[in-house]
This record gives sequence, C-alpha cells and structure tokens, in this order.
Amino acid sequence: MHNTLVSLIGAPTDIGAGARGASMGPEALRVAQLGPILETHGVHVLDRGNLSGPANPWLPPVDGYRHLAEVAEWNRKVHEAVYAELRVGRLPILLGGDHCLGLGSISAVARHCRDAGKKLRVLWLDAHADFNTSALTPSGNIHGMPVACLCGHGPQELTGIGGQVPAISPKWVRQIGIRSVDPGEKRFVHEQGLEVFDMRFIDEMGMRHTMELALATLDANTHLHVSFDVDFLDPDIAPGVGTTVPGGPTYREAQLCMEMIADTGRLGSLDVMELNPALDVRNKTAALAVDLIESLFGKSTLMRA
Ligand code: HAR
Ligand code: MN
Ligand code: MN
Ligand code: MN
Repeated sequence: MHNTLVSLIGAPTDIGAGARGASMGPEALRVAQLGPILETHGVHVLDRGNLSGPANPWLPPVDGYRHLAEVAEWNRKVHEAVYAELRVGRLPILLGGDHCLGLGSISAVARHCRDAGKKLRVLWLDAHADFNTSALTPSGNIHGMPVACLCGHGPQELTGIGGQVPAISPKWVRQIGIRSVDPGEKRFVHEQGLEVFDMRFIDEMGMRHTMELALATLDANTHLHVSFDVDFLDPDIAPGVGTTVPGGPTYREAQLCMEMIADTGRLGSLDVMELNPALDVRNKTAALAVDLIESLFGKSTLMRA
C-alpha cells in the first residue's frame, strides 16, 4: 500500500510552455474535486494551496531558452515545496503547471531518496520525451527539456537545482506513451540510453506487457515517482492540453497503466502536468485526469485481495 498522507501543491504557471493556459491547471483539478475524491479512497489529503512565482512575460527565446530565469525561479519553489512534503513523510502531488516543473519536483524526489538511502524509479507518461537541449530544441520552450536537465544536460541554473548534478541517472527513467520526438532529440535519447516504451511498442506488445517491463525490478526500497503529462492520453479523450499528439493511449489502456502502478504499492510522488483548461471542453480533461489518479491510488472496479 502506498503512503496515504497526500499533499496537493499547486504550481499555477505556463512559464515553460508554448501555449498559455496551463497556469489554470491546479484550479481545474480542484474544481474536478481531486482532493475530496481521493479522500473516498482512504487517502488523507491536505491541500497546501498554490505556490507563487513570476508572471509569464511571453517573450521569444534567448540563446535557445525561453524565460530561463523565470523557469529557474518556479522550479526552485517547486523543489523546496516538494522536498518539504517528502521530508515529513507525505506523498506530494504537484498540480501543474507546465512540464518544465518536473525538474523541480523530480530533483526534490531524488534528493529525498539520497537522504533516505532509497532507489528511485521515474515513470514519465507523456506524448513527448522532453529530452531537448538548447542546441536541439525547435522552440526554446523549456517544458521540452526537463528530462535532459535532470540528467545533467542543460544550463547550471536548471541542472543545479537540488544540489547534485546530475540529479538522476537516465537508467532510472522509463518513458511511456511517447509519439513525438524532435530529430536531434531522438538521437540524444538513444545516445543517453533512455528506456522508451513508445506507442509503437504499446501497439505491438500491449499496455500490460509494457507496464510489466516498466515496473520490473522495483523492490521494497524503491521510491516510485510518476510524472503524468496529460498529453500522454489520446486527444480524443483529453483535448485540454497545449500540445496534442494523435494516437495516444485509450481510456482503458490508461486505466490499466494506472492500476498496474497502484498494484506495486510503491507510489511515492506524482506530478499532474500540462492540463490546459483554456483548451478543454467543460473541464472534461481535468475530470478524466482525476478519474485516472483515483486508479493510481487504488480504485479498482472490484475489491481485490
Ligand atoms: N518537443 C517539442 C519542443 O521541444 C514539444 C515538447 C514539449 N511539449 C510538451 N511536453 N507538452 O511534454 O518544443
Ligand atoms: Mn519516503
Ligand atoms: Mn511533458
Ligand atoms: Mn507532452
């Protein structure tokens, strides 16, 4: 069984994104009743409210990065907030906000694992690999770079958050649902040896076998972090994101993915990222995200032994 003491941390910003609106993600998840619904599954939820940080100046990239100083400031705040929850033994859920904040969140989780002598496994559920660098990025948007930064590839302002560079090893990461990777990024993913279960793999092997592999070799001393970019899901069911890519997991595939993670009992922290209410339809993507998070916290259709 996972930790039942959960803290919600809102990070209302779209500072790293290519579209405005992910700043409204935390409130949309609250409107969809994330906290109260998790409580019905035996989880004790504390909503810590929202962090605050710099406004989005909506400027073009400078030297391959858009809003680098602001992105660094938001990530430092996220890092401290997530780390503080882990230190008091709680399970943080970061409500994004765009996915650049995965850097602050996961660097905090990595620091906690160093303190606690734990192994870390990161499941990156996303349509995108988010493994760009300033030289490779087609956009300069830092939400396309957090995994590379965590692995030590990026500017010091970002890679240094958390006090150890690199914060994590690519060997600790499993990416699932990937279907949009830029050409230079693709080469870099291979070079760094990231383990990627792309949509082709899921089509051929099925979600069950994919998750068996992604969750293999977890042990009682492993902290499992899930970084859930809502654009992981097929846009037919999840239109409320800034960068939709067709051909994602169906509702049932996504449910199975979450249920199999829940079954490990190892979930230690979660990011829910890239939800963009400005692009959603009557908050249905937020409601779907909440439904899937329920499964991640152990809701299943029937009681299981
Ligand atoms: N690869 C593209 C870029 O770097 C878009 C990736 C970012 N989109 C996201 N992150 N939503 O997963 O600009
Ligand atoms: Mn812990
Ligand atoms: Mn992402
Ligand atoms: Mn994405």
